[in-house]
Amino acid sequence: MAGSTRYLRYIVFAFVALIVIFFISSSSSAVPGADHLQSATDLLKGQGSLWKGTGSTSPAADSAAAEKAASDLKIPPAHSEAAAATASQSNSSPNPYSSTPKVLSGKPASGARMNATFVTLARNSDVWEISRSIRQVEDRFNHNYNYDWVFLNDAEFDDTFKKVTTALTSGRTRYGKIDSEHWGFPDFIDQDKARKVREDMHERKIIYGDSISYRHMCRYESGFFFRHPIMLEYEWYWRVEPSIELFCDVAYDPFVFMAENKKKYSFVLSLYEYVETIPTLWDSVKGFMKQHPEHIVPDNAMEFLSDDGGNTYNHCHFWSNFEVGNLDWLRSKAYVDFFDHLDKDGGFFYERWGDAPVHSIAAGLLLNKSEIHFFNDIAYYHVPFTHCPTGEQTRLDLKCHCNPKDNFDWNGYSCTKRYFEMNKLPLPEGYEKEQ
Ligand SMILES: Nc1nc2c(ncn2[C@@H]2O[C@H](COP(=O)(O)OP(=O)(O)OP(=O)(O)O)[C@@H](O)[C@H]2O)c(=O)[nH]1
Ligand SMILES: *[C@@H]1O[C@H](CO)[C@@H](O)[C@H](O)[C@H]1NC(C)=O
Ligand SMILES: *[C@@H]1O[C@H](CO)[C@@H](O)[C@H](O)[C@H]1NC(C)=O
Ligand SMILES: [Mg+2]
Repeated sequence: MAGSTRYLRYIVFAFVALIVIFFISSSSSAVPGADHLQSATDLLKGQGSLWKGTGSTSPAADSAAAEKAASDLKIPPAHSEAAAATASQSNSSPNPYSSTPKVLSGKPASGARMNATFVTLARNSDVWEISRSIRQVEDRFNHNYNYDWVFLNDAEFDDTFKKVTTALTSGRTRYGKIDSEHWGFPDFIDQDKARKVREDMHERKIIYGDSISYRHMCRYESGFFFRHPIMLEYEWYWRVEPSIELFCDVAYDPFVFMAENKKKYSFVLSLYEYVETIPTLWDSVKGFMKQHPEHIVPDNAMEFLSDDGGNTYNHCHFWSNFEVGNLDWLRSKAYVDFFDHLDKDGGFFYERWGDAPVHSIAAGLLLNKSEIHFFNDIAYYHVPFTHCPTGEQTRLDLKCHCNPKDNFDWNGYSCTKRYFEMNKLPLPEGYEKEQ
Protein backbone atom coordinates (compact mmCIF):
# COMPACT_ATOMS: atom_id res chain seq x y z
CA MET A 1 0.00 0.00 0.00
CA ALA A 2 2.69 2.45 1.09
CA GLY A 3 4.62 1.60 -2.09
CA SER A 4 1.78 2.43 -4.43
CA THR A 5 1.05 5.71 -2.62
CA ARG A 6 4.66 6.72 -3.12
CA TYR A 7 4.40 5.72 -6.83
CA LEU A 8 1.35 7.96 -7.21
CA ARG A 9 3.20 10.79 -5.49
CA TYR A 10 6.04 10.50 -8.05
CA ILE A 11 3.59 10.80 -10.91
CA VAL A 12 1.91 13.88 -9.40
CA PHE A 13 5.31 15.47 -8.77
CA ALA A 14 6.50 14.82 -12.33
CA PHE A 15 3.27 16.31 -13.69
CA VAL A 16 3.66 19.49 -11.60
CA ALA A 17 7.30 19.79 -12.71
CA LEU A 18 6.24 19.51 -16.36
CA ILE A 19 3.69 22.30 -15.95
CA VAL A 20 6.29 24.56 -14.35
CA ILE A 21 8.80 23.86 -17.16
CA PHE A 22 6.07 24.59 -19.70
CA PHE A 23 5.32 28.01 -18.19
CA ILE A 24 9.00 28.94 -17.99
CA SER A 25 9.79 27.94 -21.57
CA SER A 26 6.61 29.31 -23.17
CA SER A 27 7.30 32.99 -22.41
CA SER A 28 8.20 34.62 -25.68
CA SER A 29 9.50 38.22 -25.65
CA ALA A 30 13.02 38.82 -24.38
CA VAL A 31 14.54 41.75 -22.54
CA PRO A 32 17.04 43.14 -25.05
CA GLY A 33 20.69 43.02 -24.10
CA ALA A 34 20.30 41.46 -20.68
CA ASP A 35 21.05 37.79 -21.01
CA HIS A 36 21.62 37.17 -17.34
CA LEU A 37 18.31 38.80 -16.52
CA GLN A 38 16.44 36.77 -19.06
CA SER A 39 15.60 33.93 -16.75
CA ALA A 40 14.48 36.22 -13.93
CA THR A 41 12.20 38.10 -16.31
CA ASP A 42 10.82 34.88 -17.67
CA LEU A 43 10.18 33.61 -14.21
CA LEU A 44 8.29 36.76 -13.29
CA LYS A 45 6.27 36.52 -16.48
CA GLY A 46 5.61 32.87 -15.82
CA GLN A 47 4.26 33.78 -12.43
CA GLY A 48 2.20 36.55 -14.00
CA SER A 49 0.44 34.08 -16.25
CA LEU A 50 0.04 31.58 -13.43
CA TRP A 51 -1.72 34.19 -11.40
CA LYS A 52 -3.89 35.38 -14.27
CA GLY A 53 -7.50 35.49 -13.24
CA THR A 54 -6.81 35.74 -9.52
CA GLY A 55 -5.30 39.21 -9.49
CA SER A 56 -6.55 42.50 -10.82
CA THR A 57 -3.68 43.21 -13.22
CA SER A 58 -3.90 42.41 -16.92
CA PRO A 59 -1.35 40.17 -18.66
CA ALA A 60 0.09 43.29 -20.34
CA ALA A 61 0.57 44.97 -16.98
CA ASP A 62 2.17 41.77 -15.72
CA SER A 63 4.78 41.81 -18.43
CA ALA A 64 5.46 45.54 -18.06
CA ALA A 65 5.89 45.02 -14.33
CA ALA A 66 8.17 42.09 -15.02
CA GLU A 67 10.39 44.18 -17.27
CA LYS A 68 10.52 47.00 -14.74
CA ALA A 69 11.41 44.51 -12.01
CA ALA A 70 14.13 43.09 -14.21
CA SER A 71 15.64 46.49 -14.93
CA ASP A 72 15.44 47.32 -11.24
CA LEU A 73 17.69 44.35 -10.72
CA LYS A 74 20.49 46.11 -12.62
CA ILE A 75 22.33 47.26 -9.56
CA PRO A 76 25.95 48.29 -10.12
CA PRO A 77 28.42 45.75 -8.80
CA ALA A 78 29.34 46.39 -5.19
CA HIS A 79 32.93 47.32 -5.97
CA SER A 80 32.27 49.73 -8.82
CA GLU A 81 33.85 53.19 -8.75
CA ALA A 82 30.51 54.77 -7.88
CA ALA A 83 30.11 52.56 -4.83
CA ALA A 84 33.66 53.29 -3.76
CA ALA A 85 33.08 57.04 -4.08
CA THR A 86 29.96 56.86 -1.89
CA ALA A 87 31.88 54.85 0.65
CA SER A 88 34.68 57.37 0.95
CA GLN A 89 32.26 60.31 1.21
CA SER A 90 30.36 58.93 4.16
CA ASN A 91 33.36 58.51 6.38
CA SER A 92 31.39 59.16 9.54
CA SER A 93 28.08 57.75 10.59
CA PRO A 94 25.37 60.31 11.48
CA ASN A 95 24.81 58.35 14.66
CA PRO A 96 26.90 60.03 17.36
CA TYR A 97 27.03 56.75 19.26
CA SER A 98 28.48 55.00 16.26
CA SER A 99 32.14 54.99 15.36
CA THR A 100 32.17 52.62 12.42
CA PRO A 101 31.76 54.25 9.00
CA LYS A 102 29.18 52.56 6.84
CA VAL A 103 27.99 52.94 3.26
CA LEU A 104 24.59 54.43 3.80
CA SER A 105 21.75 53.14 1.73
CA GLY A 106 19.35 55.99 2.45
CA LYS A 107 19.21 59.68 3.13
CA PRO A 108 19.87 60.21 6.84
CA ALA A 109 16.90 61.69 8.65
CA SER A 110 17.41 65.14 10.04
CA GLY A 111 17.37 65.81 13.75
CA ALA A 112 19.42 64.50 16.60
CA ARG A 113 19.70 60.84 17.47
CA MET A 114 18.56 59.50 20.78
CA ASN A 115 20.69 57.60 23.27
CA ALA A 116 19.18 54.39 21.95
CA THR A 117 19.88 50.98 20.47
CA PHE A 118 18.26 47.96 18.96
CA VAL A 119 18.79 44.88 21.09
CA THR A 120 18.57 41.24 20.12
CA LEU A 121 19.14 38.14 22.19
CA ALA A 122 20.15 35.33 19.86
CA ARG A 123 22.09 32.14 19.32
CA ASN A 124 24.54 31.66 16.48
CA SER A 125 22.02 29.33 14.88
CA ASP A 126 19.51 32.21 14.71
CA VAL A 127 21.68 34.10 12.20
CA TRP A 128 19.45 33.69 9.14
CA GLU A 129 16.22 34.29 11.02
CA ILE A 130 17.58 37.44 12.65
CA SER A 131 18.95 38.55 9.28
CA ARG A 132 15.43 38.66 7.89
CA SER A 133 14.34 40.79 10.84
CA ILE A 134 17.28 43.17 10.50
CA ARG A 135 16.71 43.64 6.79
CA GLN A 136 13.11 44.67 7.45
CA VAL A 137 13.93 47.00 10.31
CA GLU A 138 16.66 48.62 8.23
CA ASP A 139 14.46 48.97 5.13
CA ARG A 140 11.47 50.32 6.99
CA PHE A 141 13.29 52.57 9.46
CA ASN A 142 16.89 52.36 10.45
CA HIS A 143 18.63 52.99 7.12
CA ASN A 144 17.67 56.63 7.72
CA TYR A 145 18.64 56.67 11.39
CA ASN A 146 21.61 54.32 11.80
CA TYR A 147 20.98 53.39 15.39
CA ASP A 148 23.34 50.89 16.99
CA TRP A 149 22.40 47.24 17.28
CA VAL A 150 23.43 45.23 20.32
CA PHE A 151 23.47 41.43 20.09
CA LEU A 152 23.55 39.38 23.28
CA ASN A 153 24.24 35.68 23.62
CA ASP A 154 24.99 33.19 26.39
CA ALA A 155 27.76 31.81 24.13
CA GLU A 156 30.38 33.64 22.01
CA PHE A 157 29.03 34.88 18.70
CA ASP A 158 30.83 33.23 15.81
CA ASP A 159 32.37 34.97 12.81
CA THR A 160 29.50 34.20 10.47
CA PHE A 161 26.97 35.73 12.84
CA LYS A 162 29.06 38.87 13.24
CA LYS A 163 29.90 39.24 9.55
CA VAL A 164 26.36 38.77 8.32
CA THR A 165 24.66 41.00 10.89
CA THR A 166 27.29 43.74 10.54
CA ALA A 167 26.82 43.76 6.79
CA LEU A 168 23.06 44.15 7.14
CA THR A 169 22.97 46.98 9.66
CA SER A 170 23.52 50.68 8.96
CA GLY A 171 24.62 51.58 12.49
CA ARG A 172 27.33 50.21 14.71
CA THR A 173 26.97 46.58 15.78
CA ARG A 174 28.09 45.35 19.18
CA TYR A 175 28.30 41.79 20.43
CA GLY A 176 28.00 40.92 24.10
CA LYS A 177 28.49 37.67 25.95
CA ILE A 178 26.16 37.13 28.88
CA ASP A 179 27.70 36.61 32.28
CA SER A 180 27.03 33.09 33.60
CA GLU A 181 25.62 34.68 36.76
CA HIS A 182 22.78 36.11 34.67
CA TRP A 183 22.17 32.92 32.71
CA GLY A 184 21.84 29.93 34.96
CA PHE A 185 20.14 28.60 38.06
CA PRO A 186 20.38 30.89 41.08
CA ASP A 187 21.57 28.99 44.16
CA PHE A 188 18.18 29.24 45.91
CA ILE A 189 16.54 27.08 43.24
CA ASP A 190 15.91 23.45 44.15
CA GLN A 191 17.20 21.57 41.09
CA ASP A 192 15.17 18.44 41.79
CA LYS A 193 11.95 20.35 42.11
CA ALA A 194 12.73 22.25 38.88
CA ARG A 195 13.48 19.03 37.01
CA LYS A 196 10.22 17.43 38.13
CA VAL A 197 8.31 20.46 36.87
CA ARG A 198 9.97 20.16 33.46
CA GLU A 199 9.10 16.46 33.26
CA ASP A 200 5.53 17.16 34.25
CA MET A 201 5.16 20.00 31.74
CA HIS A 202 6.66 17.75 29.08
CA GLU A 203 3.94 15.15 29.79
CA ARG A 204 1.31 17.85 29.60
CA LYS A 205 2.78 19.05 26.29
CA ILE A 206 3.14 22.65 27.43
CA ILE A 207 5.08 24.59 24.83
CA TYR A 208 8.75 24.92 25.89
CA GLY A 209 7.62 23.30 29.19
CA ASP A 210 10.59 20.94 29.29
CA SER A 211 13.18 23.49 28.19
CA ILE A 212 15.91 24.76 30.51
CA SER A 213 17.33 27.28 28.03
CA TYR A 214 13.92 28.82 27.37
CA ARG A 215 13.59 29.46 31.12
CA HIS A 216 17.02 31.07 31.27
CA MET A 217 16.02 33.20 28.30
CA CYS A 218 12.76 34.34 29.96
CA ARG A 219 14.55 35.14 33.21
CA TYR A 220 17.31 36.99 31.38
CA GLU A 221 14.84 39.11 29.39
CA SER A 222 12.88 39.76 32.59
CA GLY A 223 15.70 40.81 34.83
CA PHE A 224 19.08 41.22 33.21
CA PHE A 225 19.35 42.34 29.58
CA PHE A 226 19.14 46.00 30.58
CA ARG A 227 22.01 45.51 33.05
CA HIS A 228 24.43 44.03 30.53
CA PRO A 229 27.55 46.27 30.49
CA ILE A 230 26.92 47.26 26.86
CA MET A 231 23.28 48.11 27.56
CA LEU A 232 24.30 50.36 30.47
CA GLU A 233 25.52 52.81 27.83
CA TYR A 234 22.01 53.43 26.51
CA GLU A 235 18.80 54.99 27.73
CA TRP A 236 16.35 53.51 25.19
CA TYR A 237 15.97 50.13 23.51
CA TRP A 238 13.99 48.54 20.74
CA ARG A 239 13.83 44.77 21.03
CA VAL A 240 13.93 42.72 17.84
CA GLU A 241 13.53 38.95 17.60
CA PRO A 242 14.34 36.55 14.77
CA SER A 243 11.81 36.10 11.94
CA ILE A 244 9.66 39.11 12.62
CA GLU A 245 8.20 41.31 9.90
CA LEU A 246 7.59 45.04 9.68
CA PHE A 247 4.87 45.81 7.15
CA CYS A 248 4.89 49.61 7.06
CA ASP A 249 7.41 52.41 6.88
CA VAL A 250 8.18 53.85 10.27
CA ALA A 251 7.79 57.49 9.40
CA TYR A 252 9.28 59.07 12.51
CA ASP A 253 11.72 58.19 15.25
CA PRO A 254 9.88 56.10 17.90
CA PHE A 255 12.58 56.88 20.47
CA VAL A 256 12.00 60.62 20.04
CA PHE A 257 8.27 60.01 20.24
CA MET A 258 8.65 58.09 23.50
CA ALA A 259 10.81 60.77 25.08
CA GLU A 260 8.70 63.72 23.93
CA ASN A 261 5.47 62.10 25.09
CA LYS A 262 6.84 60.86 28.40
CA LYS A 263 6.41 57.18 27.50
CA LYS A 264 8.43 54.44 29.17
CA TYR A 265 7.07 51.24 27.64
CA SER A 266 5.25 50.35 24.44
CA PHE A 267 3.60 47.50 22.55
CA VAL A 268 1.99 46.56 19.27
CA LEU A 269 0.28 43.28 20.20
CA SER A 270 -1.36 42.13 23.40
CA LEU A 271 -3.00 38.84 24.32
CA TYR A 272 -3.89 36.40 27.10
CA GLU A 273 -1.08 34.34 28.60
CA TYR A 274 -1.18 30.55 28.63
CA VAL A 275 -2.40 29.96 32.20
CA GLU A 276 -0.43 26.74 32.79
CA THR A 277 2.86 28.63 32.53
CA ILE A 278 2.08 31.14 35.32
CA PRO A 279 -0.33 29.61 37.88
CA THR A 280 1.23 31.41 40.87
CA LEU A 281 2.65 34.53 39.18
CA TRP A 282 -0.12 36.75 40.47
CA ASP A 283 0.34 35.45 44.04
CA SER A 284 3.95 36.55 43.78
CA VAL A 285 2.85 39.94 42.42
CA LYS A 286 0.45 40.37 45.32
CA GLY A 287 3.27 39.56 47.72
CA PHE A 288 5.33 42.28 46.06
CA MET A 289 2.51 44.83 46.27
CA LYS A 290 2.17 44.15 49.99
CA GLN A 291 5.90 44.35 50.61
CA HIS A 292 6.55 47.40 48.40
CA PRO A 293 3.45 49.58 48.34
CA GLU A 294 5.75 52.56 47.78
CA HIS A 295 6.44 51.33 44.22
CA ILE A 296 2.81 51.08 43.13
CA VAL A 297 1.89 54.19 41.14
CA PRO A 298 -1.57 55.69 41.81
CA ASP A 299 -2.61 56.15 38.15
CA ASN A 300 -1.48 52.66 37.18
CA ALA A 301 -2.84 50.27 34.55
CA MET A 302 -4.27 47.70 36.98
CA GLU A 303 -7.49 47.88 34.99
CA PHE A 304 -5.66 46.31 32.05
CA LEU A 305 -4.35 43.43 34.19
CA SER A 306 -7.24 42.64 36.47
CA ASP A 307 -11.03 42.68 36.26
CA ASP A 308 -11.54 42.71 40.01
CA GLY A 309 -9.31 45.50 41.22
CA GLY A 310 -6.20 43.35 41.59
CA ASN A 311 -7.56 40.26 43.32
CA THR A 312 -6.99 38.04 40.28
CA TYR A 313 -4.98 38.37 37.07
CA ASN A 314 -6.90 38.33 33.78
CA HIS A 315 -3.73 37.09 31.99
CA CYS A 316 -3.53 40.11 29.67
CA HIS A 317 -0.02 41.03 28.67
CA PHE A 318 1.84 43.05 26.09
CA TRP A 319 3.76 40.79 23.74
CA SER A 320 7.39 41.47 24.58
CA ASN A 321 9.04 40.17 21.43
CA PHE A 322 8.44 43.76 20.27
CA GLU A 323 9.26 46.49 22.75
CA VAL A 324 10.43 50.06 22.58
CA GLY A 325 11.19 51.08 26.10
CA ASN A 326 13.21 53.04 28.60
CA LEU A 327 16.20 51.22 30.09
CA ASP A 328 16.54 53.58 33.03
CA TRP A 329 13.05 52.57 34.11
CA LEU A 330 14.02 48.87 33.99
CA ARG A 331 17.13 49.72 36.01
CA SER A 332 15.10 51.67 38.59
CA LYS A 333 14.80 50.49 42.17
CA ALA A 334 11.10 49.86 41.63
CA TYR A 335 11.62 47.50 38.70
CA VAL A 336 14.63 45.72 40.20
CA ASP A 337 12.78 45.19 43.51
CA PHE A 338 9.88 43.80 41.50
CA PHE A 339 12.10 41.40 39.54
CA ASP A 340 14.00 40.28 42.63
CA HIS A 341 10.77 39.53 44.47
CA LEU A 342 9.45 37.39 41.61
CA ASP A 343 12.80 35.72 41.11
CA LYS A 344 12.99 34.64 44.76
CA ASP A 345 9.58 33.00 44.48
CA GLY A 346 11.17 30.71 41.89
CA GLY A 347 8.46 30.69 39.20
CA PHE A 348 10.94 31.14 36.36
CA PHE A 349 12.00 27.55 37.13
CA TYR A 350 9.16 25.99 39.17
CA GLU A 351 6.69 27.17 36.54
CA ARG A 352 7.60 28.76 33.23
CA TRP A 353 7.05 32.47 33.72
CA GLY A 354 7.54 34.44 30.53
CA ASP A 355 9.18 37.83 30.27
CA ALA A 356 6.07 39.19 28.56
CA PRO A 357 3.73 38.94 31.58
CA VAL A 358 6.58 40.02 33.86
CA HIS A 359 7.32 43.20 31.87
CA SER A 360 3.62 43.86 31.39
CA ILE A 361 2.67 43.55 35.04
CA ALA A 362 5.61 45.77 35.97
CA ALA A 363 4.52 48.37 33.42
CA GLY A 364 0.96 48.05 34.68
CA LEU A 365 1.82 48.69 38.33
CA LEU A 366 5.02 50.73 38.40
CA LEU A 367 4.18 53.19 35.63
CA ASN A 368 1.52 55.81 35.22
CA LYS A 369 -0.82 54.31 32.62
CA SER A 370 -0.13 57.34 30.43
CA GLU A 371 3.48 56.11 30.16
CA ILE A 372 2.47 52.97 28.23
CA HIS A 373 2.10 53.49 24.50
CA PHE A 374 0.37 51.53 21.78
CA PHE A 375 2.12 51.97 18.41
CA ASN A 376 -0.78 51.55 15.99
CA ASP A 377 1.42 52.69 13.11
CA ILE A 378 4.17 50.09 13.59
CA ALA A 379 2.93 47.07 11.65
CA TYR A 380 4.38 43.87 12.96
CA TYR A 381 4.35 40.11 12.75
CA HIS A 382 5.79 37.48 15.05
CA VAL A 383 4.46 33.99 14.52
CA PRO A 384 1.48 33.56 14.76
CA PHE A 385 0.08 37.10 15.20
CA THR A 386 -0.07 40.23 13.06
CA HIS A 387 -0.60 43.82 14.00
CA CYS A 388 -1.71 45.65 10.82
CA PRO A 389 -2.65 49.29 11.46
CA THR A 390 -6.36 50.00 11.61
CA GLY A 391 -7.23 52.82 9.23
CA GLU A 392 -6.78 52.64 5.46
CA GLN A 393 -5.19 56.07 5.05
CA THR A 394 -2.48 55.17 7.57
CA ARG A 395 -1.72 51.98 5.68
CA LEU A 396 -1.51 53.79 2.35
CA ASP A 397 0.59 56.64 3.70
CA LEU A 398 3.05 54.22 5.25
CA LYS A 399 3.24 51.91 2.22
CA CYS A 400 2.04 48.96 4.26
CA HIS A 401 1.92 45.50 2.76
CA CYS A 402 -0.07 43.70 5.45
CA ASN A 403 -3.61 42.48 4.93
CA PRO A 404 -5.88 44.37 7.37
CA LYS A 405 -7.92 41.17 7.69
CA ASP A 406 -4.93 39.63 9.48
CA ASN A 407 -4.97 42.33 12.18
CA PHE A 408 -5.25 40.68 15.58
CA ASP A 409 -6.15 43.78 17.63
CA TRP A 410 -9.93 43.43 17.60
CA ASN A 411 -9.96 39.66 17.83
CA GLY A 412 -11.43 38.21 21.03
CA TYR A 413 -8.04 36.85 22.10
CA SER A 414 -6.41 40.27 22.00
CA CYS A 415 -6.33 42.56 25.04
CA THR A 416 -5.80 45.73 23.02
CA LYS A 417 -9.45 46.79 23.33
CA ARG A 418 -8.99 46.85 27.11
CA TYR A 419 -6.08 49.24 26.67
CA PHE A 420 -8.33 51.59 24.69
CA GLU A 421 -11.11 51.30 27.27
CA MET A 422 -8.75 51.93 30.17
CA ASN A 423 -7.47 55.09 28.52
CA LYS A 424 -10.97 56.11 27.38
CA LEU A 425 -9.69 56.28 23.83
CA PRO A 426 -12.12 55.96 20.93
CA LEU A 427 -11.55 52.75 18.96
CA PRO A 428 -9.87 53.58 15.65
CA GLU A 429 -12.07 54.07 12.64
CA GLY A 430 -12.68 50.86 10.72
CA TYR A 431 -12.08 48.51 13.63
CA GLU A 432 -15.47 46.78 13.24
CA LYS A 433 -14.40 45.47 9.84
CA GLU A 434 -11.42 43.74 11.41
CA GLN A 435 -13.20 41.87 14.20
N1 LIG B 1 21.54 33.26 23.16
C1 LIG B 1 20.38 32.62 23.27
N2 LIG B 1 19.26 33.22 22.81
C2 LIG B 1 18.09 32.56 22.93
C3 LIG B 1 18.00 31.27 23.52
N3 LIG B 1 16.70 30.90 23.49
C4 LIG B 1 16.02 31.89 22.91
N4 LIG B 1 16.85 32.91 22.55
C5 LIG B 1 16.47 34.19 21.94
O1 LIG B 1 15.49 34.74 22.79
C6 LIG B 1 14.44 35.32 22.03
C7 LIG B 1 13.14 34.62 22.34
O2 LIG B 1 13.23 33.25 21.98
P1 LIG B 1 12.17 32.58 20.99
O3 LIG B 1 12.64 31.21 20.71
O4 LIG B 1 11.93 33.48 19.84
O5 LIG B 1 10.90 32.51 21.94
P2 LIG B 1 9.40 32.83 21.60
O6 LIG B 1 9.30 34.10 20.83
O7 LIG B 1 8.65 32.72 22.87
O8 LIG B 1 8.98 31.60 20.72
P3 LIG B 1 8.95 31.44 19.12
O9 LIG B 1 7.52 31.31 18.81
O10 LIG B 1 9.76 30.18 18.93
O11 LIG B 1 9.59 32.63 18.50
C8 LIG B 1 14.87 35.22 20.59
O12 LIG B 1 15.49 36.45 20.26
C9 LIG B 1 15.83 34.06 20.58
O13 LIG B 1 16.78 34.22 19.56
C10 LIG B 1 19.21 30.67 24.01
O14 LIG B 1 19.23 29.57 24.54
N5 LIG B 1 20.35 31.40 23.85
C1 LIG C 1 23.14 57.32 27.58
O1 LIG C 1 22.38 56.76 28.63
C2 LIG C 1 23.14 56.10 29.61
C3 LIG C 1 22.15 55.46 30.58
O2 LIG C 1 21.24 56.41 31.07
C4 LIG C 1 24.09 57.08 30.28
O3 LIG C 1 24.87 56.42 31.24
C5 LIG C 1 24.98 57.67 29.20
O4 LIG C 1 25.83 58.65 29.78
C6 LIG C 1 24.16 58.32 28.12
N1 LIG C 1 25.03 58.71 27.03
C7 LIG C 1 24.95 59.91 26.49
C8 LIG C 1 25.93 60.18 25.40
O5 LIG C 1 24.15 60.75 26.86
C1 LIG D 1 -0.34 60.33 35.41
O1 LIG D 1 -0.24 60.96 34.16
C2 LIG D 1 -1.25 61.94 33.93
C3 LIG D 1 -1.07 62.42 32.51
O2 LIG D 1 0.27 62.73 32.25
C4 LIG D 1 -1.16 63.05 34.96
O3 LIG D 1 -2.18 64.00 34.76
C5 LIG D 1 -1.27 62.45 36.33
O4 LIG D 1 -1.11 63.42 37.32
C6 LIG D 1 -0.25 61.34 36.53
N1 LIG D 1 -0.49 60.70 37.81
C7 LIG D 1 0.44 60.60 38.75
C8 LIG D 1 0.02 59.93 40.01
O5 LIG D 1 1.57 61.00 38.60
MG1 LIG E 1 10.34 34.58 19.08
